[in-house]
Amino acid sequence: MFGVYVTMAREFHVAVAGATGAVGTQMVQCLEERNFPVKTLRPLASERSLGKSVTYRGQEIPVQVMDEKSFEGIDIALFSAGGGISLKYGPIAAAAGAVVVDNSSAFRMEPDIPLVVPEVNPQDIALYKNRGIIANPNCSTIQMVVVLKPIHDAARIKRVVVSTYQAVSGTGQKAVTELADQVRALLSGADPKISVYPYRIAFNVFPHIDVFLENGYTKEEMKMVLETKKIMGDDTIRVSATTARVPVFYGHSEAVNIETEKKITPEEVRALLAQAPGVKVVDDPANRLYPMPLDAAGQDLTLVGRIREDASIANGIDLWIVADNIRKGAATNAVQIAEILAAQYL
Ligand code: NAP
Ligand code: 3JN
Repeated sequence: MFGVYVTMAREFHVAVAGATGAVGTQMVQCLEERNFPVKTLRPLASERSLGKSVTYRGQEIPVQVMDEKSFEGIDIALFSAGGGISLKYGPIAAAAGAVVVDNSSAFRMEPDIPLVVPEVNPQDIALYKNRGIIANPNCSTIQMVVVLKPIHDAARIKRVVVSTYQAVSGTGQKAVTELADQVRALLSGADPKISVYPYRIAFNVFPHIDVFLENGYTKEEMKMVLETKKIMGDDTIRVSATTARVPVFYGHSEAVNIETEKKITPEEVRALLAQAPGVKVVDDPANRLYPMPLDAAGQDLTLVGRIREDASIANGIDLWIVADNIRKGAATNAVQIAEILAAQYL
């Protein structure tokens, strides 16, 4: 008679380019934690990583040195090895048949490449077909737009003014080590060594992330301006950003002021955000409850609090937004994109 057919869920050959870095290490961990349907995992890095391995599901997988042939047989390639590597190897991976999810800024503003935050514009993932590449936004943009989107849908945001307080892990593993070394040196009366940043980061703050541009903003600030408009699909939103580096290891914080077209109260914003995917409202100042990097680090929700009316304008709201920059700001967002690709498109 009839045989019994069991539908096997498809599994994917996945490459992680930059697998030994701060973001790449977290990508491998996210694939495991989220039980992504990985058939084989290919960790890729530079010659410096020859002999190293990554741990995935209890197995030690040797890191391979990335070259033109690294993407043969790969279905999904998660890139976090810097913009130059993405520009060179992203198209090679796509030509080999992989769909690339790229964490760098290399392709973010290309009109035919989707720039995706799954809670905001998952529909844009379909545009991967244009060039086989999907861009993952900047960490500071990601955590801001997951909160802004429901407010924009309800009251139309006209203007955003944001100041960031960004953790050193955003600069990579060497900056995490530098902050720890500087703190240790200073507390033991030694001279702190400065190599990653222009100034000492321990017990300091500087308003300088990425390079300065001719318009007086930094590139990091302009990423927030331009990426926000593209992800939200609305070029009319005006955005001004100041981005600062603070001596925190993990978790970016943001003070965000918005002006809306329609009046919206803090209570309405709180109710909207309580339902928003990927967002957790932590807003009980009377009990000293507000988002902090120490609470955001190591988990995937974007925390929002200090929600209040801006009394200086007619329709203004102030918010304080914190997320783990390496997880939701980079690795988790990329793996979430890959999950949608795997479930709906491949
Ligand atoms: P990281 O800790 O310095 O790691 C860099 C990774 O890239 C390492 O695995 C490194 O391998 C690899 N790599 C460097 N040069 C390479 C080469 N020539 N060939 C192959 N692999 C190479 O940096 P990270 O913090 O993880 O950041 C990596 C990139 O991710 C950044 O440059 C940025 O584009 C992106 N990023 C995005 C966000 C975001 O906001 N979404 C946040 C942070 C970073 P070795 O160990 O062998 O050198
Ligand atoms: O500094 C941070 O907190 C985030 C840094 C992100 C970053 C670091 C180096 C290169 C990026 C990025 O994702 O925008 C890039 C890049 O331009 O690819």
